[in-house]
Amino acid sequence: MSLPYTQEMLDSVKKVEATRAARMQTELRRMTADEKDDVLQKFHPDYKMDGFEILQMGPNKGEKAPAELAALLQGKSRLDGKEISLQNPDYDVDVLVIGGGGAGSSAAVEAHAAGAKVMIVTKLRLGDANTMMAEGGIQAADKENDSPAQHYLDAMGGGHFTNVPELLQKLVTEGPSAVNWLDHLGVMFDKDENGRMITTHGGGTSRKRMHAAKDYSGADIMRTLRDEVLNRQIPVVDFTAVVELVKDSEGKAAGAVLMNMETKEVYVARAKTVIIATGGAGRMHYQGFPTSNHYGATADGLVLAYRAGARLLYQDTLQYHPTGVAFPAQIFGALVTEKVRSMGAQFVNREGEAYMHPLETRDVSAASVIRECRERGKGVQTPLGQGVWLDSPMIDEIHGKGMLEKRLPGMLRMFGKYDIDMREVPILIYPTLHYQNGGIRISADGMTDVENLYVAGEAVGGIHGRNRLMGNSLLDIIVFGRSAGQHAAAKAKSVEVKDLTIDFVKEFEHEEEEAGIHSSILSPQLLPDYRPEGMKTI
Ligand code: MEZ
Repeated sequence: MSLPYTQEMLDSVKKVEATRAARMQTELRRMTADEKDDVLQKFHPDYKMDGFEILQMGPNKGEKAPAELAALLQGKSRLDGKEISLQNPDYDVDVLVIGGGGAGSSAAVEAHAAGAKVMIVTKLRLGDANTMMAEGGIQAADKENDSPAQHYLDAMGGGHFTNVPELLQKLVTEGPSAVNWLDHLGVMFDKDENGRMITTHGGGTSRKRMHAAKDYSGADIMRTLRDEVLNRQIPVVDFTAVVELVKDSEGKAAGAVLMNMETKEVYVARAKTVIIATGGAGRMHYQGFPTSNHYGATADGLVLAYRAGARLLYQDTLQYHPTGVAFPAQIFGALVTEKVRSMGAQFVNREGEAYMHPLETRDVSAASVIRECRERGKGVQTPLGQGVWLDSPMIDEIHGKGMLEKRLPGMLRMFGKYDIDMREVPILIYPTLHYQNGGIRISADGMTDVENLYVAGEAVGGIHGRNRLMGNSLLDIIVFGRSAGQHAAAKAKSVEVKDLTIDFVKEFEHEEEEAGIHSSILSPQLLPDYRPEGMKTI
């Protein structure tokens, strides 16, 4: 096994090792509010104005959005004038769930439990979702020294006091029962010898409330939810994307137009209520960043809802996880869980200096990594750019030999495949596009501005304000997923669907013409396109 680090990296590793003992004895100070503001404004990608455009039309006209998202929101319908026969739908259900990740599965399970006829439609397979990729844990204030109020304050501070209060209140108060629900369904949470959940800190938390299943937390939650969907025999139409929503003649959501990803055949689903649970947008690679997201994360739900008249909230704020893999290139941008820092590993620059506290909030941490590389010149050169060290050998030094392997087996294996033993040597990281902080605006019952259209999971905007804390996304997919399923099922009981229509798509296109937008970009995007520029028509 030979370590693939370059000579420059190896020289820098020596400096990291030389300062480790002293660093471990020194308490790192937290940044002041002014220092945080300064680093965010100068280095966080959300503040880089040339990455954004002003929306020219639609419910958020006049507001900014990432340029790539703006192009999709103001893009061209995939139906492109096709006549769709809506009168004899191929599927007729009470609740249609769009998306097969954690939020969609939780919603479907609860709607089914409430007696509704539910169907999930997903463009990939059940479980191909960002839920599967979440590693470090799920927050819930269920220990004696903690409370939902404390959790609320932490998340509100992390979100720069922009979180929608009633959504955040719901998240934190229903947190303990959400984790309990998962525990009972069979998620293999880390527990001590007395069967009590082991909890750790995350960035910006004042209490240890991160519940984990090693560093496979999201994967184990998704495994459990998928089993529950399958056990209940909830129908799942996979490899089938939603390309437009359908309304009824009263303007209420009433189904969707589906497209088989392989054959491109089009189907119509009629539904009394519809839940968007389409997840995030990492595969949009905003501002050229790599991503920790799954292959289908292309902001589809935002596009579908926007065209149908739903307002977005905080669509201009993204989360760049501070610790994406910077080296080796084969796993560039993959997630290095924040749990590595929860367990004590520090950010260390090329000179061996721990230049910041390891558990500042994510936006501040990411901006500080970028500053260390771009302004201070203390990054380590890699084939694809730069990075700083995450001093992973500190974990076994702090907790005893074997702890890293026990709590972070996924990380150990990921780097081990490339002959990097992170118990022995530090690893190189740089921010990676991880999470869509903003999304579709909802009320506390999960409904959007469009009646009978609900949203849950990463496609929602407002729960986390302008910056989410670690572990609050796995929590929101459960809390808001379950709640959307319950509310949508209850609402479906009194809904009488009128004649189906997609006239609103034509009206949207008309509005585009009036705004002088003549886009040829088909949206929703559905999948990323990694072909080189000249080959995109092939
Ligand atoms: O909440 C997340 O994004 C998460 C748990 C990620 C991680 O660092 O593991």
